[in-house]
Amino acid sequence: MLIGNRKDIPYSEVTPKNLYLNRRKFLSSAAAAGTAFLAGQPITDLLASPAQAGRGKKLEGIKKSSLSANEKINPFDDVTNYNNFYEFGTAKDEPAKYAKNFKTYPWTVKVEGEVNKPELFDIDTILKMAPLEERIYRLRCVEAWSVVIPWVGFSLSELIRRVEPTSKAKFVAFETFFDMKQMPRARFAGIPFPYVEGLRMDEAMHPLTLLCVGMYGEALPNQDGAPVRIVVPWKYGFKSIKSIVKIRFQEKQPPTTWGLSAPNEYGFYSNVNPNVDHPRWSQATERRLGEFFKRKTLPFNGYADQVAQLYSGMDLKKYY
Ligand SMILES: Nc1nc2c(c(=O)[nH]1)N[C@H]1C(S)=C(S)[C@@H](COP(=O)(O)O)O[C@H]1N2
Ligand SMILES: [Mo]
Repeated sequence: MLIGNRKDIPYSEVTPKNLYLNRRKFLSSAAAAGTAFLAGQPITDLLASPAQAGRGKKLEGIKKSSLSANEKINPFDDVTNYNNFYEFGTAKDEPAKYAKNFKTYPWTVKVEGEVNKPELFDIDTILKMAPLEERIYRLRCVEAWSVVIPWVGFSLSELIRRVEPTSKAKFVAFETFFDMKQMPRARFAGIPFPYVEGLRMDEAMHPLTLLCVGMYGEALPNQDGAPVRIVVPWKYGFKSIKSIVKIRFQEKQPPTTWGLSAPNEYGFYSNVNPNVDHPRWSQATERRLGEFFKRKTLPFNGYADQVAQLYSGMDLKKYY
């Protein structure tokens, strides 16, 4: 995602995804065959190095979910080397490289605002809060690519019920961890940090809204938002905020990072909608990561049956 008239479009955004992925596979096999050096620096350091080296901790006792999409899952190595996590760089292959040493333990999430029981939750407490489920969801980025991932977690509503929101809680604001020392590339991202997002209360309480702690049966890789993120599958990917440290309940609609950066391009709702184009990307079609032919984008990313009623009576062109 880029702002305004920036011209430094990452290589990954102008290259068909299958070519991009093949290039990456070629590079990793070249790296295995022997390290090449360029100006004294290993070439593999300058280019994308695959992140599969340290696979995450296995999560135990995961149940299947009836909310899963019946679709082919993208390979782990592909989705964990093609990320948006601007704190660790704006090119798709940068988060895998530069989030490697991101410290995600110990970790706490502060839950505050319009609730009867504000609490500072430890990540270990969150992991035991509710039975872990595998949810196979489509995630559709506003840049018109999509992935299918077996996420692990439970409905965010499980955490929300624990803190007892008051009647004034109309919105939920989320905030990502931020530390320039661990995230030096954030300096060049062109958006304000910490990254913030928000949901309306009924969206946050919807069973599809996942508090996510893992994927592919393992703890979340750093580049995918370790140790805890949300996944809101009917909205554009940027709503699915990563590495959360704060959740605040409030009466007013909270600001969002992309809304602050380019208000005419990114609305608060950002429901996937093939009929409302982004100024710079048609939203009518999308490319599934690893595929060549484009697919038609579905209203609410294919989750209309479950979520369309949340927006009945709203003009979705106005509330984009
Ligand atoms: N903190 C933070 N969260 C973020 C982003 C980001 O840059 N920073 N990028 C978003 C965007 S644009 C997308 S498409 C998804 C990508 O999730 P994935 O890399 O796990 O596929 O994360 C979202 N969450
Ligand atoms: Mo995105």
